[in-house]
Amino acid sequence: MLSVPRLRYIGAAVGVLFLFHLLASIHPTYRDKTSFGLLPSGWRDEPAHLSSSLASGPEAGTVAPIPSTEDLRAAKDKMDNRRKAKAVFVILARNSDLTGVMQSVKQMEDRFNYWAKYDYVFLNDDDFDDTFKELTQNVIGTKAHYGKIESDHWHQPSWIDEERAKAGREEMIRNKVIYGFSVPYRNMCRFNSGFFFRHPLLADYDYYWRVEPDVQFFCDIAYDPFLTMQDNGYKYGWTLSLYEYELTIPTLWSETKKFIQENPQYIHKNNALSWISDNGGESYNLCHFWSNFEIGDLNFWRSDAYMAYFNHLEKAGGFYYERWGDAPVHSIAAALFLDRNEIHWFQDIGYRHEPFQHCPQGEFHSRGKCWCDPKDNFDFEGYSCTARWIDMMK
Ligand SMILES: Nc1nc2c(ncn2[C@@H]2O[C@H](COP(=O)(O)OP(=O)(O)OP(=O)(O)O)[C@@H](O)[C@H]2O)c(=O)[nH]1
Ligand SMILES: [Mg+2]
Repeated sequence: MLSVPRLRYIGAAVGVLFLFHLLASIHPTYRDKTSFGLLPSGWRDEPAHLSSSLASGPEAGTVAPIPSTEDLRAAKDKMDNRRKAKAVFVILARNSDLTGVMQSVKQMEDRFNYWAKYDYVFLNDDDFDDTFKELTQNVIGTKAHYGKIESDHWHQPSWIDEERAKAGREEMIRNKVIYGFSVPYRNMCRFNSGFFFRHPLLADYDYYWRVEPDVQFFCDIAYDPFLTMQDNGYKYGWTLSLYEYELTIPTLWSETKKFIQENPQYIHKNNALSWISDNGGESYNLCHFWSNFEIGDLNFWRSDAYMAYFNHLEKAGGFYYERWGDAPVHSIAAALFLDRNEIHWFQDIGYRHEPFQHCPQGEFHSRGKCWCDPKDNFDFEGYSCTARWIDMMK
C-alpha cells in the first residue's frame, strides 16, 4: 500500500502535469513556445486541434477533450492570453432593471465568464446611474462599458403617423396583445432590430451574446461559444424557438415578400425558408428564434442584405403601426439570407427566460452539470418550433 505522503506526491505531480497539459491546449504563447512530449502526438503537430479544446462545442467531434470546470477554475488566472474572439456581452437595460441584470450577469460570470473573460456593453436610452454601474461592475470580473443610445435610434420617428400608430395600439389593447399599449416596448423592438449593432461601443467587435435581465443559465460552459461561432463560420446562434403572436405582425410577411421580389439576390440558395414557411414562402408559419438569447455575428446585421431588409421594414412603419418584434425580424432575415448551416442551435446551453426554458438533454445535461430538470424542457412542446428545425436539418 502507498503511504499517504507518497499518494500526496503522486497527486501533486499528476495535478502539475494536467495543468501543463491544459495550458498547452489553451494558451497560444505557451503552446507555441513549448514542445515537451506531454501532448498527445496529434495535438503536437496540429495546432488547430489544440485550440479546438476550447473553441468547439460538445457537438463538434473534437479531438481534444473539453476541460472540466475544475480544470478551468484552477487555470483561470493563466488564461489571459488565450485565443479569443472579438466578442462581447450586450445587455439593453433600464436603471430599474438592476436586480434582474445582476441575476443574469452573476450567473454568466459563474458559469462561463470567470475563465472566458469577455467584456460587457450595457446600453440604455437614458444615462445609467452610478448605482447601476457600481453594482453591475462589482459582479463582473472584466470590463463593463455603459452607453447611451442616441435619440434617433430609440424614439418613434417623426414621420410616423401618430394617429395611425395610436389607433394600432388601441386595437391591440382591445385584443389584449401583450405590450400592445406600449410605445417604449416598440422602441426596444425597433432598436434591437436595426440599431444595436451600430452603437459605437460595439464598433470594434465581431460577435455578441445578448443577455436580458432575469434569465437563468443552468449549465457550466467549458468551451468558448464565440470561438465556436467564429471557427465554424456560424452567423446566428439560438437556444429556444417558438411561434409568434400573429396579431403583432399582420403585415410583416407581406412586406418581406415585397422585399424579396425587389431583392432576390439576397436570398441564400441553402436558406431555411422551409422552417419559416410551410408553403414555399406564400405565408409565414410564425416560427422564430427567441431573441432574448442570441449569440450572433454583428457583421451579419451590418451586411447589405440585412440593412436593406431593415430599411425596407422601417419605411413600412410596422414597428409602430403594428408591434413587430425583433425576434421574428431577426429570424426571418437569418432564415432567408444565411446558409441554414450558418445557424447554430446551442442545445448544450441551458437557459430560461420566463416562461420557457431549454434544459439540455442526456449527455449535454451531465456534461454541463446543469441544474434544470431535463423533463422541464420546452423544445418538444406544441408551441415550440425546435422539432421542425431538427427535422429540416436532418
Ligand atoms: N433601456 C431600456 N431598455 C428596455 C426598455 N424596454 C425594454 N428594455 C430592455 O429590452 C430587453 C427586452 O425587454 P423585456 O421587457 O425583457 O421584453 P420581453 O423579453 O419581450 O418581455 P418580458 O421579459 O416578458 O417582460 C430587456 O433587456 C429590457 O431590459 C426601455 O424602455 N429602455
Ligand atoms: Mg425579457
